[in-house]
Amino acid sequence: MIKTKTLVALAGAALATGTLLAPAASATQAGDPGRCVGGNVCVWQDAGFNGGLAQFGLVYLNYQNAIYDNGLGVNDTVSSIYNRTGDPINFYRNSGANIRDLCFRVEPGSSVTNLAGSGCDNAISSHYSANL
Ligand SMILES: [Ca+2]
Repeated sequence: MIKTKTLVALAGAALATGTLLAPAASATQAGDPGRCVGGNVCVWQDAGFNGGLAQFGLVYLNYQNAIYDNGLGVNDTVSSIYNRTGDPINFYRNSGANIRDLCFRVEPGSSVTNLAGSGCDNAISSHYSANL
């Protein structure tokens, strides 16, 4: 019982930071963010690096043109992210990476295990390096 409480507290702290360098130990089954190849911006269909995976470069302006490795469409479905590039990456609610559509930034080498609560879960449609 004590161990369970400790795990819950750690998960809460991780959620509060919004970003994780590595997947937290959790009672829920987590996917493998290591599937994301170094130098890529990786997005997953489900939270916890689960479901379809799509790998991009520093800029991708319209997710309507992208599919996951399971054949499903990426647009408006992304729920976890790993930025394995050296650039901060901005994610946008609509295609075209317009600043008025900015959802959030993911720093280099950082990941977001679950976009729930970000306001942009299942809503992202483009991304663009903040260094370009
Ligand atoms: Ca999703």
